[in-house]
Amino acid sequence: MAVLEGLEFGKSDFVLLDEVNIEQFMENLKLRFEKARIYTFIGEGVVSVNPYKQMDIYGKEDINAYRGRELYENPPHLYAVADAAYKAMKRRAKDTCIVVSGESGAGKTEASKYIMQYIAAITNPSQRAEVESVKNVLLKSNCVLEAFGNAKTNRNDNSSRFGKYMDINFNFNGDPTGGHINNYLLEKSRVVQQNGGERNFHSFYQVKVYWSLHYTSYNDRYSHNAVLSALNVIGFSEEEIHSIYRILGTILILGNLQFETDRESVLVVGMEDVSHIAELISTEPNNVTKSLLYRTVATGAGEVIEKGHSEKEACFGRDAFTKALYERLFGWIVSRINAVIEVKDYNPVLHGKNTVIGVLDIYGFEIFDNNSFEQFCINYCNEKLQQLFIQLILCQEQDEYKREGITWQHIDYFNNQIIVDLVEQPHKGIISVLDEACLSVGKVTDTVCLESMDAKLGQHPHYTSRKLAPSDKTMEFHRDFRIRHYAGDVTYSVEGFLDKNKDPLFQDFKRLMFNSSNPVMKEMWPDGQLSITEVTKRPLTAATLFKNSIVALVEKLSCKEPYYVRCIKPNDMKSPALFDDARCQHQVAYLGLLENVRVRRAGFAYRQAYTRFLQRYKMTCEYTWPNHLMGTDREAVEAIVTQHGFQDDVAYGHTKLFVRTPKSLFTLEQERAALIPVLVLFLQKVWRGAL
Ligand code: AOV
Ligand code: MG
Repeated sequence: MAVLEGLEFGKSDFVLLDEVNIEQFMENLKLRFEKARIYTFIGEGVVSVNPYKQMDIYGKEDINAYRGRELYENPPHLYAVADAAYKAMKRRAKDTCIVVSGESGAGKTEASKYIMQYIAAITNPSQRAEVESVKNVLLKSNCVLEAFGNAKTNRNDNSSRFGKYMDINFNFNGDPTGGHINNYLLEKSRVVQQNGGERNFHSFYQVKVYWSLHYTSYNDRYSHNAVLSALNVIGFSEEEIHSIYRILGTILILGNLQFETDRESVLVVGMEDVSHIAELISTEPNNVTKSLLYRTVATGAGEVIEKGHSEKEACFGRDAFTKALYERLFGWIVSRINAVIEVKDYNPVLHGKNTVIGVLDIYGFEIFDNNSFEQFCINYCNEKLQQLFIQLILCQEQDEYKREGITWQHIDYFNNQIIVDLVEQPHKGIISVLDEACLSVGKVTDTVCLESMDAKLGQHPHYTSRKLAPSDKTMEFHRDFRIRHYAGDVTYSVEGFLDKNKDPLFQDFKRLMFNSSNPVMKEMWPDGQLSITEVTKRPLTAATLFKNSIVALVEKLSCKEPYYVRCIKPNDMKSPALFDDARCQHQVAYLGLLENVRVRRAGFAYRQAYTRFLQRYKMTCEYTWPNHLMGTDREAVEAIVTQHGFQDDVAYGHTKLFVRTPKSLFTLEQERAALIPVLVLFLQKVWRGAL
């Protein structure tokens, strides 16, 4: 249970450090972690260190302690940040977002669940049924999406393999009326291949339970029931649930399906598997065999012919189909959830402004022994989010002080825009080189692509490769290139990049699924109705699609008022007892936390245009009520500030007043609240002619 902390637990806000340097920062972070204080504020944001053990700080009493309170009234907690975001949304009708960031295993997904639980717990006090049901679906969607989108990796036993951004919509009462989930690039290659020590998506271990084959462990069996019940609560029908598990079954069989070549012709080994698949996807075995072994192609003369696969092509096609089945299934599940929670019948005139809180929980920065296209995308995404943080927290803040003429000691920080450019710049960036290689007509291999990256990017300070730096022994193979990311150096193997970027899938598989007599499956493959001659347009590549989706995400976030949760992984052993100084310090450094504290500390928590400030608080000062006789609004504001004695806590800009600590404003707010009933009485008397 949360209680206000004494100094033996260190400083509850890094802004309060005696001196802002890395030593003091780390000392405070470590002290707090060792005293089981996993959260520490930086202003309105919170730094969280993964405790790797269950903490007794998320109970009902804890939620109540934070509900509607000001930030500094309670010890640091996710709930305090969630409440601040909620209050800003409710009081000022602002769209806000909570961005949870940190590397793989740092605790983002757990944090975002606690945040959602908090928001659910403090809303809808009158228990209206339709609001309760929205809240229920929002909460249950976590369980379903985790089962289908998370897996054990070598960094995290429950690693998110997709990015998730959830908007929660609120009505004027501050109660949730609906929401929307955006999902970002699922790591579908995991369905056909996993690194040593890793697992497939959790859902596959549950499918065995569903089909009563055999179960892998108690844990999976347990969560299977949770997933089934969540699917039910959300409103998936029996038929839909059955279809989901049929698709998972199909994928498992496809995973074992082999081909053989018998005198020129390629055959499927084990026709019973084909029949089984046909049964699961509601079609004829013949259709399954055909799409596995042949592809339809349009000749230059407009003729349509069937071309047999080589054994290698057949394997490639099977894997592409397997991955696509899962990706479509996942996308469909998300869209089904969205259809349920979509805000319906919203009338802004009747219901007032509809405001939003967005919660972002994406895959964290990761480095494995083998890093491929997926890590490239994931790490690029983290660069973009770090860039947003720099823009919003470090850059804009300082720009405003400059604009307003506030005396200001500029704070330096590393700007990772240069790495973002390395990846996404048109014509020159890595994605662009990849796309060029994918679109060229001749046979371009991964190695050729690497050569053109070397040629174009060889001079870039954050790019190198085995060929460019032959003496660097950390790059073992000729196919290696390396990006110096904001969070560390990652060596990628270019092998498979082109295929993953092009991401081809024979039209025959799409048609196979569209022609299924199972309506749920048919719905997932609408593009299967196109004939081969209609499929002419070259689809965008995976990297470009991903880039576009992340750019859109950043745009969405940047028009909201941001609240940050910065997660830190204390060690690489998942140990609750170990604070690995070097690992933690590295994260503090690349997350830019020290710079964040500096900007915040030298900075001002609140700012408001003079005119607006005056309007709100003029009643609290004898010189300004009801009207001031001073030359300018600024002078009137000065009178208010001086009368309340916090002149040392403010700075006067060209157009705005800057207030350093929230307490000063809080005092004003209290006084205003106390005065309002008195004023109302006074005005009533005036109206009645009594005065
Ligand atoms: P991530 O979301 O940041 O990684 P998770 O939120 O999945 O990391 O956390 C990893 C594991 O750490 C969880 O499964 C828990 O065992 C433990 N953990 C994290 N936060 C807490 C907490 N507040 N209390 C107790 N245990 C916690 V990734 O999804 O890999 O980037 O892609
Ligand atoms: Mg996660």
